[in-house]
Amino acid sequence: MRYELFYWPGIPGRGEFVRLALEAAGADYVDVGNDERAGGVAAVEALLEDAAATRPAFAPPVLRAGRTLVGQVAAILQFLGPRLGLVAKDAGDALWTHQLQLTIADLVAESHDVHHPVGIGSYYEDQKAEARRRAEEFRTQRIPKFLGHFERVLARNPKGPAHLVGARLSYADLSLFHAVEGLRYAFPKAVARIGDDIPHVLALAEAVKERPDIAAYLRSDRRLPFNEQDIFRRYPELDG
Ligand SMILES: N[C@@H](CCC(=O)N[C@@H](CS)C(=O)NCC(=O)O)C(=O)O
Repeated sequence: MRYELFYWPGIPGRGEFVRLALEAAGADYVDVGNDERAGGVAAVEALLEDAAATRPAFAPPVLRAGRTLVGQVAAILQFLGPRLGLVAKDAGDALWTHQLQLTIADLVAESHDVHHPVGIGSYYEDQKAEARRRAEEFRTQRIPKFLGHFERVLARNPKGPAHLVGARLSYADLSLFHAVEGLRYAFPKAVARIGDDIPHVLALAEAVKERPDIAAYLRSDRRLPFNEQDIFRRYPELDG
């Protein structure tokens, strides 16, 4: 099976949560938006605008696997999890993994809205004052609440704090790694301040980073650097 990931080029974005799962499993995939031979951004746009699609995609990322087309990060990972061995077979554990992924999606959306609190259709430069207000609450309340939640999940995992679910790597672990990386990129001071409160979260992020498959991916040119067109943006005026 050759998976096709349709996502905007040039940013890790939400596509990264899907890339990490594909990379950790050593899956065969093409990152269409970043691959001109596969059609590049024009192919992503064509997929989104496909007038013949009876189940049209709302927004990228979208994954194509043969005749299956699935959008929404959490749904893509729910689909890929069993195929890539990145979720438990037990239905309760799989549902819990999906729930955790949806909470990560909430965190991702809020991280984005910090620099676009008024609207995604306007430039950051036109909503800087509102972004400062939003950032203060995000730093002091929301980051601690989200990462504190994952810390609690890890601490209460009956199989130990190395993974979010059970004793094996799941796609939620990979996603939490990327969310932590993104928050550390965008809000280095704010995350450093709560470091002592989230030892299990930081240890998990480190362990994912050091996995041979992920370490090789992070060194490759397939891993795109964070930048200020992305969800996690480093605007020093929003950190503190
Ligand atoms: N909840 C969706 C959000 C998808 C999304 O917002 N995609 C962005 C790129 S990261 C986009 O292009 N959105 C276009 C839009 O919302 O109009 C997911 O997790 O996949």
